[in-house]
Amino acid sequence: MNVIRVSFSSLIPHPYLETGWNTFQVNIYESETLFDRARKVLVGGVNSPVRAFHAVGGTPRFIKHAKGCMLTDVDGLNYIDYIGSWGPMILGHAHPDVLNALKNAADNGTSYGAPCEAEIELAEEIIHRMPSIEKIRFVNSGTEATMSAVRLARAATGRDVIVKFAGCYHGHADSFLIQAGSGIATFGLPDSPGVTSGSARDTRIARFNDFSSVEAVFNNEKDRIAAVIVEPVAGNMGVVPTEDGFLEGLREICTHNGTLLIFDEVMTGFRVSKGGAQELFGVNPDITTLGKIIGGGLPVGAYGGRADLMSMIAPEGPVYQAGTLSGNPLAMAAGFKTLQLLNEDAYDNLEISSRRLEEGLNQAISETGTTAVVQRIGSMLTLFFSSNPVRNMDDAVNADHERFGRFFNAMLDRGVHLPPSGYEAWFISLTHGEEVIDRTISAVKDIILNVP
Ligand code: KE4
Repeated sequence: MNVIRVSFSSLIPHPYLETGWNTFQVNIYESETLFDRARKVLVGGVNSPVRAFHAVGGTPRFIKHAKGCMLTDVDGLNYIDYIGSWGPMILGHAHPDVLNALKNAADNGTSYGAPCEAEIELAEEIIHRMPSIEKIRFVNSGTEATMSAVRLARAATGRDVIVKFAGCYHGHADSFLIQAGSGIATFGLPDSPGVTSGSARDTRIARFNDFSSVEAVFNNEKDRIAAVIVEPVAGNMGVVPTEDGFLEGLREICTHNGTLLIFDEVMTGFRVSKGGAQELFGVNPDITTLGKIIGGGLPVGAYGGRADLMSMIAPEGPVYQAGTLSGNPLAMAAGFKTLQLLNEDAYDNLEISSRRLEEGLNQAISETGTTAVVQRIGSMLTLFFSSNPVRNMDDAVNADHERFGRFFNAMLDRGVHLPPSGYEAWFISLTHGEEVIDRTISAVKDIILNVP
């Protein structure tokens, strides 16, 4: 049973049991019970590691339902949600139009294993928004998208080496679970048991926002590099924007050396603008990977690019890639409806709410004199307990993650559910209105002042 102390002013409407002297008992008995039960049958009690709260401590809240920007757990406790299912829920949870689209699709069956019009509709909408994509292939996760994009790049160039950046996450395919060896632009080393040195051998690790580290790789082996893959806004070391000229530099060095540039827009796609990061920054990749938002909360991924490149993929070409549920009619329907609702006004409104949160957090930091920075692009942001801006993974690691763990749990106890790691993005949806943004800021101020 967690006992916490909060000031009334920051109390989110929350069925706390008041026990006097301004302390409250947060009863999470059902979540604790379910977590015990889950750990008997699910590895770590979860189906994706970050959800287990290992980075922040405490018991994951088991969610009973979600609506708009609110989560309700199995103990009946409500939370303002900044996980947003790790990005997909940009419209807010259980949007009625998305639910209707899903219901209508489900009435016609859940999966055919044969083509359907819904796949074409979503493909046309994505291609309309991202002109660098002439043809696309749907898959079932961001990981599938990025691993397939790398296979395509290797086939198209006849080269083996890929370059990624420390701190960027592209899913859990072997080629990406690679850590930097010593020094800059180093040979990769396996970052997980089970990843062979053979897989690591063809991955090079450069430093985000450090173009010289990319040049170092190209100087060493430019004729061997199939692709550079990058999150055009990093969201997996916390939100770290690319600095002016960095993406343009990657575009130029790739073009000059016959290397393909892959923008991993699984997170930024249709999050940071109507046309993703490539529209926002005006830099076109050769291949784009997508996921999250394009499935409206259902399992989805996609990769796409120039028609001549994509025509190498089976059945048009020799590069094999397949998937039982790829182009699933439910995911297509939810994704298409989601994109249809993400019009210019939607992005204007997301910017208003996201800026309000950013400015409120910065005001709380300056008023309290605490050591923290807020970094935001569009409706994704991260508050780092860091004395300096976070430009790369080294900076992100040097932030105070112990303090983030305490902060996270204090926010949770005040009815605000942040992503359970200091290396993640907070996601704002169209349903995060002024009131919940202001309540979030007031909880942050209260914690900074009262929780060491
Ligand atoms: P999935 O395989 O999880 O659908 O996508 C992998 C992926 C690829 N590229 C980027 C830029 C991503 O952010 C992701 C997945 N993002 C994480 C959030 N940090 C998913 C959350 C999780 O792993 O549980």
